[in-house]
Amino acid sequence: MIKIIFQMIVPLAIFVVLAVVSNTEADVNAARPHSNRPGRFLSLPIPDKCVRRPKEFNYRGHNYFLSSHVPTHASQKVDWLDARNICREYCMDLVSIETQDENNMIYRLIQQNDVPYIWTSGRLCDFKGCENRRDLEPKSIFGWFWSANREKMAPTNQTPVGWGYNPWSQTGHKKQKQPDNAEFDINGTTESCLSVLNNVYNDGIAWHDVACYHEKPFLCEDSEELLNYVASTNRGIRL
Ligand SMILES: [Ca+2]
Ligand SMILES: [Ca+2]
Repeated sequence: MIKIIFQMIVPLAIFVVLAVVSNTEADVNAARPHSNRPGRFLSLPIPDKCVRRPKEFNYRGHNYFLSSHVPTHASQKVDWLDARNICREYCMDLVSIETQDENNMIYRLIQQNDVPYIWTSGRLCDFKGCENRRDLEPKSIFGWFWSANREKMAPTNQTPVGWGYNPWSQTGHKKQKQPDNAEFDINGTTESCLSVLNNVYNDGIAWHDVACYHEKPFLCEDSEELLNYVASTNRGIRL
């Protein structure tokens, strides 16, 4: 897999800008109560919650939990930003799927527990700060990244380096390969967030671009950045 960390300036821009939903999306979703309330920000970690964060399983040194398996969050379905913020208070973030092994592990989790879909931290760089970036064009191919760690994804139309398959679905609402930004044609809402769907389009378990206001269960993964931050600002804390 191609691992290109964004240039220094962009992570900062993403970190700040991702927190505030773009005007365009806010306008489009104004009528939707839980979608894009203007001025929503990323939550900061809460040290006490980081200490007792749910550790459902561990993979390569990171703890994970599926919201539906944790009593406090079992019945919760939330939009993408709310999902990130719930994870972040635990020093986690929505899952970022950097390797085929991690993807296979998540597919097994979804299959074995019959999970219909989950949010991941995957995001299209289509907000303020992503303009005038020729390296991200066309966005549908080169514009996707993991917001949890700002790592760029492989081009969506290729099998990622080191993988044996392309995780993006070959079909969807428009019977086209993902990402297809299908909802834009229906109601003008961009499909800017990445969800792993379980056979919704008779396509097995696969990646789809989905509009971020949809409410879904979510998979949290340890955030080294947030854990390090809380560790460095709380002497003696055991995370
Ligand atoms: Ca990961
Ligand atoms: Ca789609």
